[in-house]
Amino acid sequence: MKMTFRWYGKDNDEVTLDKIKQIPGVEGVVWSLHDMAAGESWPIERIKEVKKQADEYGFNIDVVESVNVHEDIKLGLPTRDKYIETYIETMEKLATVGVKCICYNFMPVFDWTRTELYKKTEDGSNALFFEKSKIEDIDPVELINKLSKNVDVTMPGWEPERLEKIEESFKAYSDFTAEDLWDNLKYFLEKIIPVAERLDIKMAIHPDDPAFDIFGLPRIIINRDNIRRFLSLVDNKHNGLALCTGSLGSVITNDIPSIIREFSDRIHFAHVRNVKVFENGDFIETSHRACDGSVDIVEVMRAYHESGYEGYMRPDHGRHLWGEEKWCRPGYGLYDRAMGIMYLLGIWDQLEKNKE
Ligand code: CS2
Ligand code: MN
Repeated sequence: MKMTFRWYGKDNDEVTLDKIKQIPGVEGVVWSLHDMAAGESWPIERIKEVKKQADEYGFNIDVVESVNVHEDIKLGLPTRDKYIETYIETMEKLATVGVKCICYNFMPVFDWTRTELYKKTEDGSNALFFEKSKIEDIDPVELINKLSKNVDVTMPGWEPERLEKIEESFKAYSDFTAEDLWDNLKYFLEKIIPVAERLDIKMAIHPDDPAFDIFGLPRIIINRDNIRRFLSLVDNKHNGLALCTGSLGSVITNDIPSIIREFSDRIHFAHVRNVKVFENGDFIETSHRACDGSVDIVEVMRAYHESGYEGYMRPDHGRHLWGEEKWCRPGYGLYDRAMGIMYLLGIWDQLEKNKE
């Protein structure tokens, strides 16, 4: 297992490389060019710049999260081929600096969705929260406007150009079914996986977050059966998973350790975080500790360890602690993710010791 940490880039993240350097065990930064709109071909000079910055601290840049998929590809519009071409161009350029894994998602319109970004918790910290009933009656445009009012950074999947087009996107998806999304995903994979194989880049799809339909938009990477179907769309090792325990964990029936065991040879990137799911389906993000949430993180780590997992891992969202919500990106502060790493490495080291 290779531990990594998400970094939003120079002058775009208060959690700077020198801070990340002080977290034990981190070998690489998970990065992206966050100002690139979906469908744009990434400039090679910009890519090289990130490599240079990471090199200075001795971090690898093996994992990119995300190269966003243009909406026309998900919708299966005639213009999709042009956007698949630029996607491939970006993959080629990333390969030249040694990128080995690209994480992406295939969710219509939105990336992750929450109803509150700073829900106060009992210990005084605050965290991302999802209140199911709120999503049922709120107009999505209203929700986005409300949430983005309190945040002056761009969150992944919430890029201004995407938000501007939100009403248009919803119209485009009327009468669109989950089967349409499966077809369009297959079309995309059939074009990009042969390229990934040639470049030896592992493509890693991120599960949908939350792992159920919202606002009437279909979501398909949500459970074991659908993951199995996804992997068989193009049965090639380069067509794999970014297995996120927090996203799959939003649905209590997902047995994540057993999902990890079943698909371990196709998992290239592990996102580890915990969520506490309430009886009414609401959920809040918690510390990584197993007893704090609904996902048994100890069993998750055991499943990876017993499967001989050699891929990348990172702590995913953390709570906001000690006032850091004033400067950090929602879910991506420093402290809880750093403590999360220590918890994950603590479990891992013990599992390694047990082998001796
Ligand atoms: C994050 C995602 O919500 C999450 O779990 O890891 O925002 C992730 O970065 C994207 O879906 C990847 O495309
Ligand atoms: Mn994740």
